[in-house]
Amino acid sequence: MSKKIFLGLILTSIIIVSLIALTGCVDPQKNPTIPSYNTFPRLGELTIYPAVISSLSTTTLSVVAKDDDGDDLTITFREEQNRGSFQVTSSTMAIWTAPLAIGSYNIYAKVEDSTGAAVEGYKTLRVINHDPVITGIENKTAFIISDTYIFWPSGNTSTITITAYDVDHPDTSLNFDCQVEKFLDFFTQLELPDTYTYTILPVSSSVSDTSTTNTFLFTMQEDPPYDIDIYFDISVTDNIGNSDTLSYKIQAGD
Ligand SMILES: [Ca+2]
Ligand SMILES: [Ca+2]
Repeated sequence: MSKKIFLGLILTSIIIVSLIALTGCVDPQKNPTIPSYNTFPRLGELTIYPAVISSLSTTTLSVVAKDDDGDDLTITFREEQNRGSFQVTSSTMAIWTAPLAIGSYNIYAKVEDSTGAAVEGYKTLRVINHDPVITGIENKTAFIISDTYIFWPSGNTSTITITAYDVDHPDTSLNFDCQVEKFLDFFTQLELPDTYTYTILPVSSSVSDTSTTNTFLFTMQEDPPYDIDIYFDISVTDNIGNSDTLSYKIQAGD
């Protein structure tokens, strides 16, 4: 093939390709395997309710979407960093369970039509966590003068019952702690050296819908020679480290 003929063929090819590009050689109307057009689906409202939730609790996600071509739509949800978990409840709804960590979470909804055309949008929700609250402290002794008085002849023991509540998750186990903070001379109110031998042992725990209760048994091995005030440090900590603390006083004497 001479150089002239070869260049002629290339030129002819370029002209033919250009004509096809300009005029459209394939008519989509006559060739049903090639779609004439597709419009992207439209993502309407992405609703998150409630938009502020506690750690480990749930919120409902729902989407309104439309496709002008009438294509079937598939909706999928995701969290930006793949935290929490989704439970699909219908083609347009899901329940999201928050993780423990507080903060802002971006929830994405993707709407995809049957041709694969997709749009995605997101909304931000907040995960919060409240402090637990100590709602009650009770003290019982074997020989009751009052609920806050240990009578040594009764056996030097005292049962301290602490009740607390966490609005985030009443059924989540709270961590209770009961320690002796200090001993004071009842009359002078001067602090005494902590030289007593005593034990504080957890003895029972119970959980209801509205509260969690833990009981501690406090036992002193000796009778002080005079009345004393015993101050206890009581704390309740939730599963994220939030806590409530109280100082609680019991008088002890003969
Ligand atoms: Ca479509
Ligand atoms: Ca909490």
